[in-house]
Amino acid sequence: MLRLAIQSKGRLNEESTALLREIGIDIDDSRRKFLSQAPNFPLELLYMRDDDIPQVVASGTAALGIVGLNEVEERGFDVQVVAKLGFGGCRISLAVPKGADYGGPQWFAGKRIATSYPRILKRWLQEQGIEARIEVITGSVEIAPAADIADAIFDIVSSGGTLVSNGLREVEKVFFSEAVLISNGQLTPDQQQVLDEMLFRIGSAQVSRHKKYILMNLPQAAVEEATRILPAMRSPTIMPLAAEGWCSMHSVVEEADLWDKIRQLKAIGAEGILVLNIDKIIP
Ligand code: PRT
Ligand code: ZN
Repeated sequence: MLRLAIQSKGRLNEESTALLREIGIDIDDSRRKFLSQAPNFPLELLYMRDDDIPQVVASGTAALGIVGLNEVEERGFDVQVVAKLGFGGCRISLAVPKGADYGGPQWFAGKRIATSYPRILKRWLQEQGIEARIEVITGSVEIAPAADIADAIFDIVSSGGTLVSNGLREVEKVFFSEAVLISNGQLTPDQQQVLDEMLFRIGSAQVSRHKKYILMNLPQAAVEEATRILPAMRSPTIMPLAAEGWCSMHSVVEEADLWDKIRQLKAIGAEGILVLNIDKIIP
């Protein structure tokens, strides 16, 4: 049995449970309390505040955790990042009042900076050789300059909307974060096997994300050109059609390139193009 700590509510909760479901691990949300057991996988979920997850994993109360890399870095506990999960993306940035004449990091010398991430900020200031005063605030850091508690802030940014609506301007992007799976590195061989199975499934889910399955009818003469347009994982699947001189070609394409590929394929005579969602790819 492996115990996995996840955020009980907040930005990472939904995507953490969605990821577990995506890799075939059932979660009984209706009976969600503090601990719950997955009915179809040797995994027990421990729900808690994200701030506590690195410590709970480091101490061994849970062998694994899903948490933002920002919390892992800030808390400084001895845990290993075993997978990056591709959601919860954000950065921790320095922001100054929008009218400030910011000319570079030296601007912060002697200033007061409000943050919930003193450790990461302190390290950056040291790297820059800057002495500043760190005001530790938990929550609503963005109001600190207007309340004259600080001259600048160091806080999480994703869209940047919160900064703009508080009259602040992002000037230094210091730390980039996303949700990660962490471990304390002290698993028994049985637990390691369960983790390996999870990592294998997470890998497959990540490979299939943002990919589409595409199939089309193609004049036989255009196959070579189409193979160049759609390189596929190994090579595209090509099957003859009953109609003389035509074949059916199947491949996998990055969603971002989809419309560009379709335009190129139409130009070489592809017809009846179908685009399908992919559930899983096992490389
Ligand atoms: O209750 P608990 O302690 O568990 O949760 P919490 O309130 O401490 O954290 P929560 O749920 O807000 O965030 C959990 C994790 O999500 C963070 O540790 C980050 O790893 C990640 N994450 C991703 C974010 C954001 N994006 C984010 N935008 N965490 C916070 N924000 C906040 C930010 O603090 C600021 O107030 O959103 C605001 C900025 O957003 P924009 O879009 O306006 O720039
Ligand atoms: Zn928190």
